[in-house]
Amino acid sequence: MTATIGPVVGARPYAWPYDGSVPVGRTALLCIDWQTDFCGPGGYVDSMGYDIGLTRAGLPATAKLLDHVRGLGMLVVHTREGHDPDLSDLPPNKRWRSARIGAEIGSAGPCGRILIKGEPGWQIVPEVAPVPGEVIVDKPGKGAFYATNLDLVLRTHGITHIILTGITTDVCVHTTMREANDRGYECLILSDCTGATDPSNHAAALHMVTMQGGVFGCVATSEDVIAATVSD
Ligand code: C5J
Repeated sequence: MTATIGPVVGARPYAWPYDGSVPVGRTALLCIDWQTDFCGPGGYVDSMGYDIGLTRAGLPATAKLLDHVRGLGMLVVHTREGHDPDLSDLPPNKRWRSARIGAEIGSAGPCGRILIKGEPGWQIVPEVAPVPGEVIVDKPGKGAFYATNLDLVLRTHGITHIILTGITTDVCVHTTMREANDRGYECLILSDCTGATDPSNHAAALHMVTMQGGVFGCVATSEDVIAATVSD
C-alpha cells in the first residue's frame, strides 16, 4: 500500500506541505524526548517544580498518531536527551544552570540520576515507547541534529518531510525544527502532540513558526494529518 500525506488543509500558514503532498515513504515522524525526565513524576521537569500535566498533555494524541503512521509504514524516529554517566559530554554551564534550579543533571533523584543514559528517568514513557524497528537517536543537546547521526539516518531513508511531536515545544522540539528547516526538510509541528513547561511559551513557539510565510514550516493538529492521509 502506498499512501500520501497532504495537502493538510488545517495547517497554518499554508496547506502543508509546500509541494502539495508527500509520499509516506519520504516522511518521518519525529518523537522528541518523550522521557520520564520531561513528563513523568519525579523526573527532571517535575524536580524543577514545573507542571508535568502540561508536558504530558500531548501523550494521548501522539499515541493515536503513532498507531496511524505505524499502520502506514512511516519511518518513526524517537529521540532522548541525556548524558554519559561520567558526565564527559555535559557542558559545565548546562550542569551549573540545572543545579541552580535544584535539579542538577547527574545528581540522584527519584527516577535515578537526572538525565543520565540508562537511568529510569531517561527512558521513553510507555504510552509512546518505541516498537522494534524504530530508530532511536540519543542527543546531548536540545537539537536532535547536533552531535548525532539523525541527518544521515533521514537522508539514508530518503526523507524530505518531517512531522514533529514531543516535548518541550519551545526547547527541544523547536530547536530540532529549526535545525531541520535549515537543512531543507519541510517541517510540520503538531500543536496537540507537543507541550511546554509554560502554556504561553507553547503558544508562542507555535505562533513563531507561522511568521514570514512559515519561517520554520507549518503548525497543524494530529487530526489534520490523519484527515489528510490518502491511501491507494
Ligand atoms: C529541555 C527538552 N527543555 N527536551 N529539554 O531541557 O525540551
